[in-house]
Amino acid sequence: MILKRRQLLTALPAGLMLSGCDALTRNPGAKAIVSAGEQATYRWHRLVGRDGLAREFGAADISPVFKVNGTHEPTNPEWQALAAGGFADWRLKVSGLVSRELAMSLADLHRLPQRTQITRHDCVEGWSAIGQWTGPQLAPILKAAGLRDGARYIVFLCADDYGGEASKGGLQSTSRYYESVDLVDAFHPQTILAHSLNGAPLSAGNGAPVRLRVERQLGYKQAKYLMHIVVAESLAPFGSGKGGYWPDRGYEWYAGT
Ligand SMILES: Nc1nc2c(c(=O)[nH]1)N[C@H]1C(S)=C(S)[C@@H](COP(=O)(O)O)O[C@H]1N2
Ligand SMILES: [Mo]
Repeated sequence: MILKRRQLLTALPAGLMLSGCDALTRNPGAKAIVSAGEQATYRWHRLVGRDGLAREFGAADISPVFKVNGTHEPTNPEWQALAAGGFADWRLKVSGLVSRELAMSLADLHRLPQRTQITRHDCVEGWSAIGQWTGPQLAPILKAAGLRDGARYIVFLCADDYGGEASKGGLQSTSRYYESVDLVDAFHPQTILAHSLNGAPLSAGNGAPVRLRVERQLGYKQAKYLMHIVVAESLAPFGSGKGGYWPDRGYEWYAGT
């Protein structure tokens, strides 16, 4: 069942995905955030396989090239200046429903216990790549910040404005890329803030300086160019309120594989 769904997702071109999701949105029984179509996987992950791990691979399985998709390099002056300085001045802010706001440097992230995992990234556009990601788990960072009552979602705000690729007819409705997960995925052991891919610092294309890896979900959840993590009670204040750049455009918020 799950495999079939994943194959379906990776097999469908983006346009078909969108029309399929529109049909679900029109279903009056569909819930606001987890729509009817995604409930089977969401329920499975939450009730049965809450702590289930995404498959991890061996070094021999690593793809020779990890394709770059979506933004190839943020164009805004803030990220450009940070990149020019080797990200020495980059700080990852953690705010919202927390007891202590954080502003973490790359060095701070490197000082935390590190996790390395070799996983397969599946993009809805129909390609996959296996990469080795390294970084601290998100859980101890959230514990250091201290979640306050009402915290339900962790929202990841990125540095790039995305509007689709010009070559694919995009760039019409550019907006800031963002994503979000619930607390189960936030505290999942394979949810890390990756600063390295295949043993080297992230390239601009793959999300420098730090990106999210939330391994039981599809490619578009793997937010690149992280700038700010917000702990929130509701997704309504962010973007168009569906929890992510692509969910705002009709993709499922819970992109379980
Ligand atoms: N900030 C940001 N994160 C993003 C994207 C993006 O355009 N901007 N694209 C998403 C999509 S659709 C995919 S498949 C992966 C691509 O990651 P990669 O470029 O390392 O392959 O990043 C995801 N995260
Ligand atoms: Mo993707």
